[in-house]
Amino acid sequence: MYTVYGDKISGNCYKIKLMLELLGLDYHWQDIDILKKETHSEDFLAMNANAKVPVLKLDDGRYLSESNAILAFLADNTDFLPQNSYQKAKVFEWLFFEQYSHEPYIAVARFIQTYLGLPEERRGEYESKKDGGYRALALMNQQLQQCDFLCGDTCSIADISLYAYTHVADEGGFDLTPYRAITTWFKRIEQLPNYCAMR
Ligand SMILES: N[C@@H](CCC(=O)N[C@@H](CS)C(=O)NCC(=O)O)C(=O)O
Repeated sequence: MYTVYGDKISGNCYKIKLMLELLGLDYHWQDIDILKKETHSEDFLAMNANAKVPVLKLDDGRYLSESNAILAFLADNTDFLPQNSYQKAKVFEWLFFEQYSHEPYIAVARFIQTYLGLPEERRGEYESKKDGGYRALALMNQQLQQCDFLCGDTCSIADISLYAYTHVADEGGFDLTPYRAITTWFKRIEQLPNYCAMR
């Protein structure tokens, strides 16, 4: 059985929970409180020297970190990750987009607003996240006007990864109202068998 070391406020950790639930896999969830800096304990650093959740522990004792790498591992040989090299690479395009052009804006703005309470000393940083976040949302919206899911007509780990922080983007001050293709896509994901909410 898998063990997930994660914090329930984290979208990166929610990706793993949602994937495991959608696949119907058994797992144990071990809470790690990032606000209490529990990722910096000696025990945690032995699992992931980069001091970040999520971490997945395999039943043979090996560990995996980086949320999108964990998604790719769990989804291997399932309908959530195509076998065809080109189609698989298209899914990875979105995973890399998520880490470089989406999460650093939308997830960080959400953390500053919702979990740090928008302190004055971080307001400039928070405001600087707006343009990049809206650029990412516009690109996703454009893609979702053309197909039901990001890589075609079936849900892949690209959707799981990007759903995690997009569906709570309002908690970072992003107005999703104009992005109709995105909000319709939320409903499509939320209707998948075994879907589970973030909290
Ligand atoms: N690229 C990593 C990012 C992981 C990450 O930023 N984790 C945050 C929570 S969302 C964390 O553990 N922060 C604790 C810290 O940096 O002290 C992934 O996708 O897993």
